[in-house]
Amino acid sequence: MSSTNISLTRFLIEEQRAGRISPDLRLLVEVVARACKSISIAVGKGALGGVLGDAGANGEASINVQGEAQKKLDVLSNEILLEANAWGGHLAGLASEEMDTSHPIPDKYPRGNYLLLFDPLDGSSNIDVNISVGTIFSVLRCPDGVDNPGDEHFLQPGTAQVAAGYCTYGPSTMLVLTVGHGTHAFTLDREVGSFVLTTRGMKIPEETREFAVNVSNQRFWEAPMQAYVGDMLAGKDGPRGKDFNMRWVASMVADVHRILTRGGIFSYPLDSKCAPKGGKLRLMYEANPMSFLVEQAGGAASTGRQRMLDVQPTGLHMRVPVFMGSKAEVETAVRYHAGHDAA
Ligand code: P6P
Repeated sequence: MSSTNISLTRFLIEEQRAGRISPDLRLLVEVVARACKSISIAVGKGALGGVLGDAGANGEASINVQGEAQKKLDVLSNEILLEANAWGGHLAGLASEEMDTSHPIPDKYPRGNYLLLFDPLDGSSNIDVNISVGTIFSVLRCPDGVDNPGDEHFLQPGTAQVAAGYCTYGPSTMLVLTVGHGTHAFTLDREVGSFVLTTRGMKIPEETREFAVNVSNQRFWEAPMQAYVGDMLAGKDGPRGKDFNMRWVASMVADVHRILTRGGIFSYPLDSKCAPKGGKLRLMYEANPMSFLVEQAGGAASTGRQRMLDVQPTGLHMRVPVFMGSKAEVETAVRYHAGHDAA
């Protein structure tokens, strides 16, 4: 690592020196980043690490609170994040996609003022086929005077986040982070074992010709989504007047990272299958942290009918429809929904 490289540690110290983060928040981000390095090592071993495949014993699948079969790496990643954050004294409590309720920090450790929410290994169905997966995290303040936080104390809108980020385990391992002053990307220098700042101030192009959606759900979509995607598929001779490209990794971290890097729109809309649950993706530890990162990079994020970060959570595992990415394209998608709703 050359002397001109800025490590994550130096970046966070400079953010703290500028008064943009507290010492405890700096420690929190460092601890999460260190846990992500351990997850990266486990994921990177693949079949050699004995951690591929489904969790569970005696042929019985292990099912999480979402009703999804857990992968061994889901369980391992969750354990790594829980252990790393227990003793530092920076957290009051934490919540995970893999746990049905939130957990206060054990009494034997000191407690801090922050709440951490995470999806320890998003897109884990891709692990066994060696496609990028990632860890997503969101940081909230614990309400004043609350020593023993319960689920209700986590139910804060996305605008209350003080930090958010993800780590993508791809050809390189990258940490993408916001503390409310831009979105910044760090690449893991495996020789040194440090995250190095590789993009200060990511910027999502306002316009795009690339969309990300699972088109196999098309027949289940609401009418405005059918019209929106249909007009894109019509290309330059259609209402949009331009040709579009499509990408769908089925790993939100990978799709959103591409969009943060070169633009695009990511959507997981309501469809008749997931509508009864409110959508597929989870608000608190998928949509909100990703929306914070996207907005800080000049993009937009919506449920299709409301700014994502304004949504008032009603439950720890609340699901929402998601549209995020290039600002002008998200606004177009929202207009299709508004036009339909007004008709
Ligand atoms: P589908 C992964 O399971 C996930 O939660 C996101 O990472 C991803 O964008 C989406 O679901 C993929 O869903 O229905 O295409 O498999």
